[in-house]
Amino acid sequence: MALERTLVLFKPDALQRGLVGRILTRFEEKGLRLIGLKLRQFSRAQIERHYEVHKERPFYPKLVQFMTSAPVVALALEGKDAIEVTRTLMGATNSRKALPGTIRGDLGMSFSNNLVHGSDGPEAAQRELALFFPEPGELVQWTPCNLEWLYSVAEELA
Ligand code: 3AN
Repeated sequence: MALERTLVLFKPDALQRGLVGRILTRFEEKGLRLIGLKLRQFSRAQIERHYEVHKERPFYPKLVQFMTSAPVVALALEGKDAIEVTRTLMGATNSRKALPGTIRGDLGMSFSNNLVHGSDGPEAAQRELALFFPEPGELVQWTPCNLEWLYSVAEELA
């Protein structure tokens, strides 16, 4: 089946503001399949690796500091076009400009403390999933009982 996988992080502001449940609900209700989930205080080294593409950017030190300031929730999600669907659901990076109906647009006011991260393409997704779910068997396989109602299976998942 042509399903894609992506990594999502709920940033420290999501945990601190008590929004973990609400944000998770958004992804579940959309129909993305949860195949991995953990809450961890990730190490500085891990977060630096995650954001290494931004290493030279001026905001990088503050970003690493923020992302290690409290625990982070890591999710692996699966679905048709999961990467794009996830990013659309998240909304624009700057929460003040994110459209209503998106997670950032509905729940945030900040550019930096923007609640969620989602992989921005297939290579990033593969790299980030391996970084946050490195152990064999950490990502589970299961079939939602509503799959045939969620998609037109023959048309969309063939
Ligand atoms: P997104 O998370 O929407 O994919 P990226 O990957 O461009 O955004 O940036 C990673 C994170 O770095 C953002 N979520 C945001 O927290 C932070 N960030 C990006 N650009 C800036 C900036 N110009 N000033 C402050 N923080 C930034």
